[in-house]
Amino acid sequence: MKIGIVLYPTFGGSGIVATELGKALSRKGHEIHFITYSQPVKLGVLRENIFYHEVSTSDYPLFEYTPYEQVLTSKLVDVVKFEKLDLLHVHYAIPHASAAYMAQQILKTQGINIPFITTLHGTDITLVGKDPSFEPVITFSINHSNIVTAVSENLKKDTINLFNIKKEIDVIPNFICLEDYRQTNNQKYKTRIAKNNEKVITHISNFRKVKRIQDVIRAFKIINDSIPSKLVLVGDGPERVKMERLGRELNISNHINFLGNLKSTREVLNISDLFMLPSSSESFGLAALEALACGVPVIATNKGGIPELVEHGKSGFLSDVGDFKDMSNNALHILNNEKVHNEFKLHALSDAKKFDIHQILPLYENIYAKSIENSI
Ligand code: GMT
Repeated sequence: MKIGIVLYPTFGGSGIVATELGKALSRKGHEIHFITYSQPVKLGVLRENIFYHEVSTSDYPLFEYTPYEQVLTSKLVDVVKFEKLDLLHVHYAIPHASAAYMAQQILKTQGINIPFITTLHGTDITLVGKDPSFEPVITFSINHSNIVTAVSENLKKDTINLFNIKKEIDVIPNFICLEDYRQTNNQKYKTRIAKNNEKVITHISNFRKVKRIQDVIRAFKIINDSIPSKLVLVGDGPERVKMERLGRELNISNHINFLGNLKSTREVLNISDLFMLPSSSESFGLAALEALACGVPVIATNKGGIPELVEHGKSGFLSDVGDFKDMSNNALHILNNEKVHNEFKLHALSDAKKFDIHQILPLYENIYAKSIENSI
């Protein structure tokens, strides 16, 4: 099939999922056209069957805000027509689903029928989407997508609760390419982070409020008072400076490494003993899945889609939002006993296998085929 994938090209989970999906589909022989405003960070060198179409906006003195959605729509019309695409798969409702709808209508007037699939990722629904300034557009574009998917049962439920949805939503969970996360020898990394063989606790996110990194740091303070340990914080975003300050206030900043955004997380995950994700809202938690794929147990909250991923008491522990004391108790329970730790590690790996890309990819291929069939 010839598939156009519309995505955010940044470090966010939705962009990573869309990029990895496109790469995996291309390996199966599909022709993939990524359409976005800059080269997706995880795309790497362009390979066979992969094409990249840049949506470039130009400044015009009349515009206080550049109308990205219109430029994207025109680009979609152009690429569908000239590359003879079979379908569009848009990741993140705003503004990708409404742009795809508009492109579909324009193409219809030219005798071209193109179905589009919208995948909801979470913040497009739970944070941005429910903002009244977006709500009518989101509701409309979900209801007018040919097929809608959500990355967890919980996100499907939230979408139905928050919007007036008339369309069936299929749940296709996020996935992981297990081979990419296979353990490698990372001794150099380990020495750099924990030269005295301290326990390594890791968190990865875009450092927004919803991630509650203060709970990671407060839980780590309790852990660090009890066992030699290091905290690794990967990512960047609005909360970073505040979190650096909190580390200093708690007098533990010499045990915290802020690594910034990393193109690949597997090196750091492979030297980690625990992963923490104390989000107040999380539709899926791709970073937690990456940790499980490296055999790293997860300490997280019982919110959103996380319980669909992490088995409480088996591959990790789930606490109420904000209960960093419970999180630190759970972390110490795992870290203080090697036998327990090893059991959790094994469970982590077996939980990750449920999200193996080889099982999830055919689900997308089926809905692609269905969307084409229904649009003929
Ligand atoms: O986590 C973020 O803030 C980034 C966000 C995004 O839109 O890229 O991630 C969302 O989509 C990911 C991929 O499906 C999910 O794994 C994340 O759980 C979800 N984030 C939230 O729901 C907060």
